[in-house]
Amino acid sequence: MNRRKFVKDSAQATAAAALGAVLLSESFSAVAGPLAVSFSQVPLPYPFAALEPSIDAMTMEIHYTRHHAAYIKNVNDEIAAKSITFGTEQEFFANASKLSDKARNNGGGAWNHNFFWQVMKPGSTAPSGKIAEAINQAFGSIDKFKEQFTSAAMGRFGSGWAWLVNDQGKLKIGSTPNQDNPLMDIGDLKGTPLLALDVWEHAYYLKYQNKRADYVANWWSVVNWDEVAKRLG
Ligand code: MN3
Repeated sequence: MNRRKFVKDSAQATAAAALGAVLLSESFSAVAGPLAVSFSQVPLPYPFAALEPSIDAMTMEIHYTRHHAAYIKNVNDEIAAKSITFGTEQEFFANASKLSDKARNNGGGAWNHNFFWQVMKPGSTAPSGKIAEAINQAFGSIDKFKEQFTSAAMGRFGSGWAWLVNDQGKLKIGSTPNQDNPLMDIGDLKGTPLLALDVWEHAYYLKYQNKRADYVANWWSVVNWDEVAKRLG
């Protein structure tokens, strides 16, 4: 056997062994029963400084590496500690009313931030195509939609989130307190999230201090409308 063939055969053997290990671990989990959901932090789709000047790099870094990372760790700790068995994120949130405060708050924080990072990007362009049509139809115009969404963001007293959701084909704007979200079986606002804005002070205080209105106004420059449209389906 020459060296090249040996390397090739070894690589194939390694791949086959890896595949065997995957199949084996899958059959073990099937025997052990369905695995409980666990949350993981999505990679940030852009560098910390990418959303400047709307959102400053230090806020992004602290928000992602400390606040968000803590929600992820805490919810997974609580899932283990309380032997929570819900198998999917959907099921977890659909049963939010039955969760401990720690599981509900940190589960919401884990999911909401994963969502938030993905609906932003450097250099927003205006919404177009089907998402623009759906917004125009539901709210009259893009400007009127922005006014209503801004009101929801400004009207949320204390910490929380503003949302655009698809509630069984109807677009709605609303807000949730703390880390609650529209997937949870609690609160008035329910539906599939299309767009979200974090209005906790930790999301804007370093740059904007008490001026939440300026943060919200500048945030429109970093909305990723392609991701919003994708979620409309
Ligand atoms: Mn936050």
